Amino acid sequence: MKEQLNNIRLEAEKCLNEVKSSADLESLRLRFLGKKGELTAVLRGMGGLTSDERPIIGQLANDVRSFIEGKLEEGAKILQNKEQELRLKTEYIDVTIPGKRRFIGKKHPLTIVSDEIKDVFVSLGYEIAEGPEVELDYYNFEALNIPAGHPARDAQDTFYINDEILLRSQTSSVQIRVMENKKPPIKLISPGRVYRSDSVDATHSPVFHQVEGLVVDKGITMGDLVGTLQLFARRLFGEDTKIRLRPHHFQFTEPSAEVDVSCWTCGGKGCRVCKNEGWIEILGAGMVHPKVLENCGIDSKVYSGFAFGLGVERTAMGRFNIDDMRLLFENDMRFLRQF
Ligand code: 2U9
Repeated sequence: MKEQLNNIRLEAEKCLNEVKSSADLESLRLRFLGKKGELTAVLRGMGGLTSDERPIIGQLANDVRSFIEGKLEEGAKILQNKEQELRLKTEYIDVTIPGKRRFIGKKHPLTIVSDEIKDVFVSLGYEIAEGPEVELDYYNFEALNIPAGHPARDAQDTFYINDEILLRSQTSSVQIRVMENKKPPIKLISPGRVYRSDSVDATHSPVFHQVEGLVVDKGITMGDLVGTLQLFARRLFGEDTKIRLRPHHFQFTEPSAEVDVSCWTCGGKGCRVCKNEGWIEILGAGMVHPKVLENCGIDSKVYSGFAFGLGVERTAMGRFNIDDMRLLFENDMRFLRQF
């Protein structure tokens, strides 16, 4: 029995020195110390020993057990270290590899410009009004003094959904809706997307953005309009900017004017940007036509108002020197990152 135990010890030592994985360790533990293990089998035979032999063999068996347990523990530690070493070798992080540059989003140039325009008017106490892009013919044309069959409709050849419903061609419709529901004083701007059946080219798009403004109160005059637009132009294009009004015709305003600002590049001397004019047209404006006020239930003998409108794309093209409107809609990041 003594010899058996010594053999187990020698065999266990040999096997445990060659262990390669935790699975090996576990199977050796079972082989020697498990219920059906070799050491257990020897201990079961101890019943046949004399009382003199039993303590000696018992002691030896215990020594062998502790020896094997010690070796198992040692093996587990060695394996753990090896596994950690391997992990450190394969899972290392190279902190010197250049990072991936993540591009942080920016405002689209159209958003930059329309935010700037909104800021100017909000600072003057204007409200911002929004309304439907799918609009009734009445609000888009009729109420604005553009009756069916009027040639002014042709200039805004519109996308009709049926005889009465269309995609709005101007945001004036929003202002009619406000005037129907609110008594003067009214001071608002209506920014938003509008639609016209235009072919796409460098200066046209069937979808574009407008900001229109409307002020209605007692005693509003053309002087208020000019002063407001002068202030607006200075805030948007610089303190030295001048404005110029040229007579024009709109159905919804009388008198009407097209409004130019002095060139933001040359200051009015004439250059490539203003095509040597010194002036750049950015707005349309006028005094709200009495018929339009009456259409909304506002007494045109008591109240008067001014209105203006501008195209955001055209303004952004001027501000950022963009020569093709299509660039604003293509969403090419190489272009958009510049702003
Ligand atoms: C009401 C009455 C009148 C808004 C106005 C213009 C002149 C104008 C154009 C500029 C470029 C449209 O985007 S564009 O094509 N707009 O010239 N808009 S007066 O007049 C109104 C608005 C609302 C009730």
